[in-house]
Amino acid sequence: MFSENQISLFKEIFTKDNIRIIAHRSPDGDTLGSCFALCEVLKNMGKTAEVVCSDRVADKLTVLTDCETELFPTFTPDCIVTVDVATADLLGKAYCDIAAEVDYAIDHHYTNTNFAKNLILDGDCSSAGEVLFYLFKQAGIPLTEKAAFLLYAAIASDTGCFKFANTMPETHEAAANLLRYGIEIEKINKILFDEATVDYIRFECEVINNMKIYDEKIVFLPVTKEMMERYNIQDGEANGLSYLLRRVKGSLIGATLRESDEKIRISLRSFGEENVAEIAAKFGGGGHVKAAGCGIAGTLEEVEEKLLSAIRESIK
Ligand SMILES: [Mn+2]
Repeated sequence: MFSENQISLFKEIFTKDNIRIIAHRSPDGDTLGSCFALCEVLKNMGKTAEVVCSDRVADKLTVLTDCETELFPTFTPDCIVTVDVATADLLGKAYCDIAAEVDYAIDHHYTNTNFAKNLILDGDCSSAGEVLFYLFKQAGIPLTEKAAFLLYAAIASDTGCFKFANTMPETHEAAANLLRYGIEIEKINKILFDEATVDYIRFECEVINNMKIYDEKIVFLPVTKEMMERYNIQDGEANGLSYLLRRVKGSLIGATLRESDEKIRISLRSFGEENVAEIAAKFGGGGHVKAAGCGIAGTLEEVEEKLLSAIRESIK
């Protein structure tokens, strides 16, 4: 439940006329589904609204973005909202400098750094999609079928299709309510969780072949730029590799380490009691207890070493 104050902040957004909604960089299904759901409801009220993002949208996620891969700004806003963005840095190259101009940040990360003028946060929610569902419900703002579909996709994305530990009774209740809008879930779940291009499947095979296991409980998946280029893998697509980490029986902590333009991008997962948000925070990152991320400067080998000693430190 949101406080009266949080709900009135949320309602303020609907008194504006030209609303820009910013998704986080390397956009995933949660940020895109949530941003586009909010955009859809605003447009349905006759508002001018748009979703922008610093990075390109992965092909498979264009099912959430009206087929758009580039989300550029098209007008001058009188209100800026972010959804699922925990830190100013996550606004990406195009928007990290305007963090102080963000009017409302809607989020589900406890680690949100409060960069915006107003923060609407529920850290107990599985996803930004779930946060928005309950905000709409409590504010008495009706959804459209399209918005329901987008929110469902957002929640499904962040819960691994309702499999992860962040899936609560409230998460299923939100999904159950969204299903009543008559949305079709079979096709979207196939797109989000099952299907991949042949190139991607071959890429995944190579990533699996390069998997490293330490102390029989730490799993690393290093991914070079060269591999990404050879299989024509987009940045956002590589986010999906994290699910491989949970497949390794006996693994306590897993990490994908991906070469990017500046730093090595790290995505951490915990399958036991270890708090990977704390590990990520040591390197200036953040996230959740069981899923977190950070960027570390250096070569892949150097970063592997740094990260491994931080993980070993946290396990003992
Ligand atoms: Mn999220």
